[in-house]
Amino acid sequence: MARILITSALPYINGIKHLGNLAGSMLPADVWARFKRAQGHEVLYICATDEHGTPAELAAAAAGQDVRTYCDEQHLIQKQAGEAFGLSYDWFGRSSNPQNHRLTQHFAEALENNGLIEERVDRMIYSIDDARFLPDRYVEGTCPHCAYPKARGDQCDNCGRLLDPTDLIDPYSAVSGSKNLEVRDTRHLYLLQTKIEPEIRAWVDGKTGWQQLAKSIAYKHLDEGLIDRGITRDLAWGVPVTKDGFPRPGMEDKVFYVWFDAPIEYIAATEEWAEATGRTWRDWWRLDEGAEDVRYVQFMGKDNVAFHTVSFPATIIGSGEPWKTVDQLKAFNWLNWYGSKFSTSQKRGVFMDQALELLPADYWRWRLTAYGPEHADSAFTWEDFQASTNKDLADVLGNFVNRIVKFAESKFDGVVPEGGEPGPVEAKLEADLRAAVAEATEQFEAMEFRKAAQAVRAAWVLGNEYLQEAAPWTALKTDRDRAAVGVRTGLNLVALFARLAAPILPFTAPRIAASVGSTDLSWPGAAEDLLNTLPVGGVVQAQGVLFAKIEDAQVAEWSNRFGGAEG
Ligand code: B3M
Ligand code: ZN
Repeated sequence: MARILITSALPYINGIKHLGNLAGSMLPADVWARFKRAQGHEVLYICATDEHGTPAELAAAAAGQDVRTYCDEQHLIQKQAGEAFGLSYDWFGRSSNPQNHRLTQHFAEALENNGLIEERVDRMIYSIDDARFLPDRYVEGTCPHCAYPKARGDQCDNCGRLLDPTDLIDPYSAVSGSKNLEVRDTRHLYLLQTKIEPEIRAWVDGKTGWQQLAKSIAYKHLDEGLIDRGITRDLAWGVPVTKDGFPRPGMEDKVFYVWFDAPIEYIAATEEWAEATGRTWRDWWRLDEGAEDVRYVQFMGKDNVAFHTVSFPATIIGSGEPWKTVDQLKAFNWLNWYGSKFSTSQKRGVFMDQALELLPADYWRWRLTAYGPEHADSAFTWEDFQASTNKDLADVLGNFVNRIVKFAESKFDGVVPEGGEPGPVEAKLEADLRAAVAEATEQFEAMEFRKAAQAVRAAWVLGNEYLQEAAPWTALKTDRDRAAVGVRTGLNLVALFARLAAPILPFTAPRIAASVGSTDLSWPGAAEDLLNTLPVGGVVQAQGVLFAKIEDAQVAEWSNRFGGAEG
């Protein structure tokens, strides 16, 4: 069995994530981790909160808390929200932990020893009233490209262009609003990406397992030409640049840039996991210590791809050390809220905690996996959510399970009945199912989540068509053996459907399996006798409503509360 390392992009600490964040990294990573575990592989799924940088400091200030306290609280909130959604992390770490501080400083030192770090003088905006530099989001002003008046120092939210704080027209401090600003010299460390560009390109060339979107984004950046990147900031919160035994005079008040330390946390969080569980982490990450046979897969939204295909690799490759790098990279597009973007700052859309107040996790997991923003942006609307929930989950899956289980309860003493022999109808079903299962396996394997979900759904549909045709309720009047075959086959289908559903619907799948007395949620193998897994005489018992339909009144209420078509 293979050893598979999975990471999903680390959610920023500044507030609970919306469904778009979930759909584009953590949820597919979890579905895939579950699929691989169900096949019997050894999976290590690592995630963490990304706690440094200006978003953390500004959000803490807005909440009236010191950053440490704010991060402690928000980490717990995000961890619990993830668990409530069934995200099966093996570890959910924190980039502010000592492990990441040590490792980030280690990488900086290795890069320095390889001649890849240079100290340069930058001209940065300094706020006289706040007595501090204003990096990145600490300064706002008018966008020089589109005249949007609230552009941030690092990016304009209106036109999307990346900015340098000194580009802004009429800049003001995001902390105090003060316009009493000046440009001052400040020294920063630069990572000389230009020096190792050929190595990075060769490394990307060698990555055959990456998905097209990831490759094209990587080459776009390489073709445009890499620039040396400032990797330190004048901030108090973060990984300090200086450390014991490795002084950098004049850098005592500086920290590493958040995008320098955040991806290192993938490794550091594994170290946190190992320390907490008494396991070892280096055999997951060091090629010279056992990681050659690890398959490493990353999940993320498309805006994070450049950081993972160019910037983080520059750190790793530049260190000259034998670290494991990403084998497969699955990137997602945007989930939109009706016609426009989800927005954390403008509170548009549904956030993870709110979603679970409305409906259980599996309803959302199905919608966001089976109709997610995989190869193109996709829109979330209440109307589509209602339609697919009612059709796929309530009608096709839920009704099927309830109908056959209740019939077995009432007419066959609540057991898997004996008697009769499968005939041509069952043989055809078996062949069709085998094809659907093979298709689902292949699509999951390829991380084609929408197609995998459709193949799973196609199997459920086959079950419905079979029951329609076998009609044990009719057969029972004339031929009890024939009815028994139909019921037995139907109950075996229930057991199979639970297994196929388990990666996407982890809360409901065990209930479906329990309704036919099974606990097996392993992924079906190619050679398995799919319709003959339940012991004859095994007890069956309906588990209550699996999926309730979403009513029009609910759609109206939620549209009203969260916004809908009118935006
Ligand atoms: N926190 C950005 C994001 O949440 C960033 C990802 C870091 S991955 C190392 O989209
Ligand atoms: Zn703009």
